[in-house]
Amino acid sequence: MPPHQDRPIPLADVARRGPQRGRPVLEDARVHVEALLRAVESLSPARVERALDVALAAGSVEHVVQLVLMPLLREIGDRWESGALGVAHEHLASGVINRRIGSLGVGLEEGSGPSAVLACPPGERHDLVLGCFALLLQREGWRVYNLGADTPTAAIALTCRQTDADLLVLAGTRPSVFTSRFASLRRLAGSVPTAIAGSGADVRVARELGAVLLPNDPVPAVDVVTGMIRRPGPGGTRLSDTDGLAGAG
Ligand code: B12
Repeated sequence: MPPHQDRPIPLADVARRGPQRGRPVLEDARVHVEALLRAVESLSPARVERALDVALAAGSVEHVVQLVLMPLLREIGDRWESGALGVAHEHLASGVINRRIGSLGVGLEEGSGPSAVLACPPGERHDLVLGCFALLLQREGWRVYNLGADTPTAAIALTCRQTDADLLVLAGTRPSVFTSRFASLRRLAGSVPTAIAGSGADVRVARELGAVLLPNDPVPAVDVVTGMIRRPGPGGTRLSDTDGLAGAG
């Protein structure tokens, strides 16, 4: 598979988003991506952690997620697929990023704003971007219950009820992650405003579920879910289009 060809994100657009609005943008993001890649290649979790800390010291969490972590994860994925990096490199990087993002998000559920339940449906283990999104929501004041990878639908429904959730976000890499549990997920989406994300989410799946499709980039995705709470839209509406944001898929 060819390397990802994502368009560069305009820095002016990055600068106006998140709690770090108006602060200087991490203009040397590529330097941090390269440093992290070298650390991953050396198979040293300590080096990866140090390189990540250097990036976090240089820029806001929002800017690091958007300009360093997303490109890094994509590049590790591409190199993994081409065989340039092995399973060990990928596992090591995923582990360190998950731990570090997790430690920054301690007390995720303690905000005073609206509440969100985040989960990957059953069989879905790719939860790294969902973890970044959890952290970004928390930084905007949301109370976040991130159930992470491979969560049974019944547990998602129960958590939505117990936390009186204002929003449910589901992420998956294949459409079947959503469509194979169509009936129960549609019921859930009927009871709590629901958004779907990840490469398995598309307009058709969103419309059939009665959910909103989130953009690929977790930073503008925060704006989209905030808009859903302010003015809940009809199922399948691509709020990102009306807001001038890039859509997923
Ligand atoms: C890391 C990884 C893993 C890790 C996951 C660790 C973790 N905790 O997340 C582990 C080792 C567990 C894993 C396991 C497997 N994986 Co894997 N994995 C990857 C890898 C290398 C990177 C995934 C990633 O994080 N990418 C980086 C992010 C930034 O990109 P992305 O996933 O495309 O997401 C984008 C958007 O969709 C969006 N997004 C995604 N989630 C969310 C959530 C929110 C809220 C928002 C707003 C946006 C968003 O953000 C990104 C922006 O572009 C990819 C290869 C690749 N190129 O992506 C394969 C890949 C996803 N894996 C794949 C496969 C096949 C597997 C396995 C089945 C392998 C196996 N035989 O065991 C298993 C089991 C998977 C399962 N049951 O879910 C396939 C999926 C193919 C498919 N679509 O069916 C891929 C594409 C590799 C390939 N080409 O074969 N994997």
